Amino acid sequence: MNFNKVLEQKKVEIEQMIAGYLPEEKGFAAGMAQAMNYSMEAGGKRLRPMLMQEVYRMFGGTSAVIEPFMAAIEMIHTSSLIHDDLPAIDNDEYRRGKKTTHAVYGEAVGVLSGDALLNYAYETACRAFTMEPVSERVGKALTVLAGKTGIYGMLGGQSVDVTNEGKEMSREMLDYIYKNKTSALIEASMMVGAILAGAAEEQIAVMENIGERIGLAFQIRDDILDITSTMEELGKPVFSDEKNHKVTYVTLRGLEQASRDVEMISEEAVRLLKTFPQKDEFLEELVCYLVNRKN
Ligand code: GRG
Repeated sequence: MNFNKVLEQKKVEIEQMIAGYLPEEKGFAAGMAQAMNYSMEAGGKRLRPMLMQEVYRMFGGTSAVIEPFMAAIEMIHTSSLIHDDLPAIDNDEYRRGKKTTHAVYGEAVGVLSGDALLNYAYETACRAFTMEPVSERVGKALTVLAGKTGIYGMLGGQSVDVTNEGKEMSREMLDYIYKNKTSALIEASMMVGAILAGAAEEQIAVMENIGERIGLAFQIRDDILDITSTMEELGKPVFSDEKNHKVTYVTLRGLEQASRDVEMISEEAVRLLKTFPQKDEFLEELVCYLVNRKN
């Protein structure tokens, strides 16, 4: 298997599929839909829908019911990036190699299109109810998606992060922030894939655990790249954490230890993946790629 080629091919397929779920740019809502679509079409790795689809297939899922959920998780993620870049939060002008949404459409549309995209994610996921005969699974997947996005998930982690900028930070608080602001959506991706494919409770719980580790390794790698990469390679400004007076994993543990920890945490994620009788070589390689990524 040529991993990079397969990765690119899957990304293109995912983008084509998601394009079919984007809001139509028509009537008085055309301007808002345009801003939502601008951010959705700006690129990105499409990691979360890819993980979701891979886990779904690993547990034997074959139906199109996964698609609205794949589109929904990318919408939730993108809405969080739109808001993260706003002047009130990180105040960044570039993301995914392009001008950020508020930089192009103004701050008010930045706020509103982030809100609209978050809501549209649930409107999209709800379309699965008409596609799946076992709608109990859709309800369960929706519950996980909403919970991992909310106050006890991504939004909770982000709010602790933002309100503690420039302050001293304990390791315990940093772990809470990373588990929620970054791991929660990755956990949701893997759990939703498993739930929709009909995996057992214990298997869903292991997927949650794997997602937590991937998210942690992914966020530490993000911190490392923020100080070792370039704007050209990342597609967004570097030294963003320093600018925002943020304590990160690298500040607490140092660059070398942080790199070693990324290795260790991702190895643990792969070890857990290997405990499943269903082998998915691509998924294992994807985890290794993510934690060694350059952007
Ligand atoms: C509106 C739902 C909503 C949330 C607002 C701002 C906010 C609350 C949450 C932000 C959470 C955040 C930015 C976490 C960081 C996660 C992270 C490392 C994002 C980068 O993900 P990549 O590298 O991005 O997958 P691409 O561009 O490749 O998709």
